[in-house]
Amino acid sequence: MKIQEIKVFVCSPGRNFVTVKVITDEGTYGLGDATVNGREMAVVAYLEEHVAPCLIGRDPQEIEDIWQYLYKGVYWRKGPITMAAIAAIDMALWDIKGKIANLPVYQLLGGKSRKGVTFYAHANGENIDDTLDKAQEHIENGFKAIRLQSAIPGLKVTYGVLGDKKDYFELQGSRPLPPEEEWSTAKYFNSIVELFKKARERFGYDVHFTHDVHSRLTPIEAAKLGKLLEPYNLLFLEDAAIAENQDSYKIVRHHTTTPLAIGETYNTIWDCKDLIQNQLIDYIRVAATHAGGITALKRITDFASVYNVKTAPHGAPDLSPVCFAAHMHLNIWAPNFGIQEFVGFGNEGLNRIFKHKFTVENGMGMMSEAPGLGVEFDEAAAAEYPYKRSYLPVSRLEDGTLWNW
Ligand code: GCO
Ligand code: MG
Repeated sequence: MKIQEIKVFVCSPGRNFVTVKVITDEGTYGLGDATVNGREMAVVAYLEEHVAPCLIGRDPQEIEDIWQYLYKGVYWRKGPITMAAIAAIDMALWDIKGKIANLPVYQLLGGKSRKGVTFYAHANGENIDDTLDKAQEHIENGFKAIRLQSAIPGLKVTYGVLGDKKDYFELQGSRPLPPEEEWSTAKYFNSIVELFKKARERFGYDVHFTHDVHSRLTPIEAAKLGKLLEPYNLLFLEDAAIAENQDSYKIVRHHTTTPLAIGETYNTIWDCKDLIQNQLIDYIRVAATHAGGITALKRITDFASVYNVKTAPHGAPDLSPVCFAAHMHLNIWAPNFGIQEFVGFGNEGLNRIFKHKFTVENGMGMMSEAPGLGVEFDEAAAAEYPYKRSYLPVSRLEDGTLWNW
């Protein structure tokens, strides 16, 4: 069997998605997600010009060798563009292998370790009561874990809370240049503890809560937040501070027992090696699309299991259903799976383009027996939603200083 053709598609059903299709000379094909939000076309060029020509004629069954060829074989390792390109090819090859074997990918990984994949849903609100009302809806729909985000009083906008919140698919069409948003750590501290205090008063302690700080704090501020939130028993505090310097998480870790989660922007195991090995985190959130595909996530998952770190893959709306499927197969297998972020199955356009058979039952994602990844891609429907340049917002302190994502 040989790789005959590699096609790259960009579509924008509300957000941009880069999808790769690897086609074999025997007619089987596999799909991969290569979406890097705000930098989509860079991955397209990388794939079309620098990856596809090198893979034509190779055996698509040699997943590991192709992964190594694209990683070690290249002078320039790592980075989000390289790793998303590798990831997309890798997912497509696992998809092909599953289809050849007539088995879902999770069977190739080692089979099921659980009956379903526990999800956490998002509750985002303009104020605390609004956020908690949304949490209540999720609880009534069977979710056992919820991420709480509430607008910060005194700031004009709070990322991920205001704007297109009616359709949490985070429609990007109106952001052809990055909007600028204000951040104030002091204002954030004025309201964040109250959110969890009220959440526990209203819902008790049987439901799990998480919170995403989007890396807006310094390590010592993150340590303080973790400590203040201890009475409210979070499942985890996400991206409390940037950990480019992985050692800096010792400051957070040594001051709080609130569990810590990080990793959605990481591209390789090297970005989280020290965090995991020194047991500075509890959940690793790497995404198949951004950290090198199923092959790479399987390795990170096994490495993490040695240090009691669980997986909690990124599940934001900027990961396509192909990445979501890759996570579902990894999650149902991984002995150290923790929880999967889930923002729903997206809008009508997305569902016309990507078709799959995953379902939600009582806050858990259920697998189908479809071979491979179990996702179909409608090229004609995708063509109806052309690429639109679009960016995430940029964050600045009140004095104008550019701040962290
Ligand atoms: C999450 C993420 C999102 C990101 C988004 C960027 O945990 O779901 O942090 O909120 O901001 O993926 O496009
Ligand atoms: Mg996040």
